[in-house]
Amino acid sequence: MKIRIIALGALAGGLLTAALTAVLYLANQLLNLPFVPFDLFNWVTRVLPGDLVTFGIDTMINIMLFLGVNVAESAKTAERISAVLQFMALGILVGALYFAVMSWRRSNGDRFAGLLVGALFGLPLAAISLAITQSDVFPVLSLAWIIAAFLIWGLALNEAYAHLVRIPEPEDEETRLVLRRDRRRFLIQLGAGTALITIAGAGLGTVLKRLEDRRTLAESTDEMVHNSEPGAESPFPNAGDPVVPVPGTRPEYTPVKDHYKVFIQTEPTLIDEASWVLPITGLVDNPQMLTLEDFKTRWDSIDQYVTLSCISGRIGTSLISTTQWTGVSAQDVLADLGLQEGAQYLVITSGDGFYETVDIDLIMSEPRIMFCYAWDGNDLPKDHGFPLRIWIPDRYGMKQPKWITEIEVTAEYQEGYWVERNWDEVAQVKTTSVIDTVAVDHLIEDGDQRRVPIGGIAFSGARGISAVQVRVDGGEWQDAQLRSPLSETTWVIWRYEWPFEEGQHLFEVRCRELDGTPQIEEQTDNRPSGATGIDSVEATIMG
Ligand SMILES: Nc1nc2c(c(=O)[nH]1)N[C@H]1C(S)=C(S)[C@@H](COP(=O)(O)O)O[C@H]1N2
Ligand SMILES: [Mo]
Repeated sequence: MKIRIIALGALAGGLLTAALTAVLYLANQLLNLPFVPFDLFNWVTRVLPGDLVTFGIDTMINIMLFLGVNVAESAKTAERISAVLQFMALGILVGALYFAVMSWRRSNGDRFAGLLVGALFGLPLAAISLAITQSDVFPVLSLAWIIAAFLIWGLALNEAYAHLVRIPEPEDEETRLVLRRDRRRFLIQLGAGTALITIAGAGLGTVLKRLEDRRTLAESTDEMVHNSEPGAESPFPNAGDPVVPVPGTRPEYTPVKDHYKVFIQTEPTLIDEASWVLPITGLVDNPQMLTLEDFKTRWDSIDQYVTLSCISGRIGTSLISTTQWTGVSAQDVLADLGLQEGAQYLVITSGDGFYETVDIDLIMSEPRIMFCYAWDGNDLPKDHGFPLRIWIPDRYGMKQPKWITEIEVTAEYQEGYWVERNWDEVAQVKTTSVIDTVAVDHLIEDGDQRRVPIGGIAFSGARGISAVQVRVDGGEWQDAQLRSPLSETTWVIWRYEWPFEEGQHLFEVRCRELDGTPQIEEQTDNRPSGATGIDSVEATIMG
């Protein structure tokens, strides 16, 4: 068997699969038909063993850190690229196999075989896609679309085979030359044709996606409660605090559009408000079917400024943000359930296949645990768990399901999604402090003295911050000033003014919780329990 034939098959398979990907993507953006490459990737990560998935994510993040890429912004992009590459690899493999088998059968191309390979490739993918897709298109239509697309792909692959392979190769030199010229011409046409489809489909799809993103963002920021217009009275409880953030410190209140996002699938989960009802079943006398309206009206609402952070963040991570959460106390909801003897856990399931378990004793001891339906005064954004998510103070995000679709009250403990994948079962937030800025461009002149303002955040979950200290070039730890936080469950903004000294310096920060417990200074990895260690920054200060 000739390597050249297999290579041609791989090439044809790759080119045609690129075009197929673009067409599927465009149909996804235009008509919300399933996008097979993402569905396949999500399915693969769901069925693979947890260890392997964790290893894969770790490897990806380590490569990104090594390359200096912003993990918070790029992790999803990397995942989506992986998904498309995975799909491309499959297409290349099928192309190579098709050429190999056909030449082994000494065929010069056969439409029926092309249809067959399209069906063999497309049917399993269609099944996976339909099982997992978030598309709300009628399944029969989705199925028809996917099968049609893959049949055409198979026909095109066979067409390529018929043009590129001739069995047996002609003997006389002249016919061979003609054949070679025809092949070259066909390859150029194939390359140009697939490139055109790929670019047009991907380009148009991207434009549509941008428009859609802009529209949903506009919706979610419509009536921002906290859009303090110039001159308007500040809505924040610490507005009058004399300790103001150093320029370059991150915003104390994160604009919702900038809030970090973490979700297990390649795309956020879409839940339709009209059809969403939350069943609460299991060991209860009064099972419930709750609508979003029920959550908004049946119990008293509570507002809470909350800093949420992700356990997978390294020291100084951008996977941490602050906004105002609104919802109802989980205690109030439990009170209406008529918990039966032995009821011990809420097993929460989400629309994206995520799940976590919350101990009822924890809820009974912590009235702030809330079923949350609004952020920053608006319904939850779709990326952040619309219509309902839970908030548990003092815990990392991994314990707190978004897009809740089902709650079962049980006597049995069940490990959560990330717990099963080797992350900490409790996931209590590790106290941390971060230097956001050494503001060399904002020197403070004070008589003969000049000082360099340094600023950042400190966060301890719900345990509060009593002190932040900065040291320079390994000298004495000096107390920073603390701004009063938005609430006892948000980060604290701190500032420290350092007497001016020219040169290159190393700045380090550490903090203490309200009860005096120091943050852990020893460097540990994010897994399994959240990163610890001291954040440091080097800066050069010039006269
Ligand atoms: N259903 C669901 N809930 C989830 C997740 C998820 O992937 N699916 N990710 C969790 C993790 S690991 C974090 S850090 C937070 C992130 O919430 P955010 O995206 O709103 O910032 O959501 C948590 N809840
Ligand atoms: Mo997370």
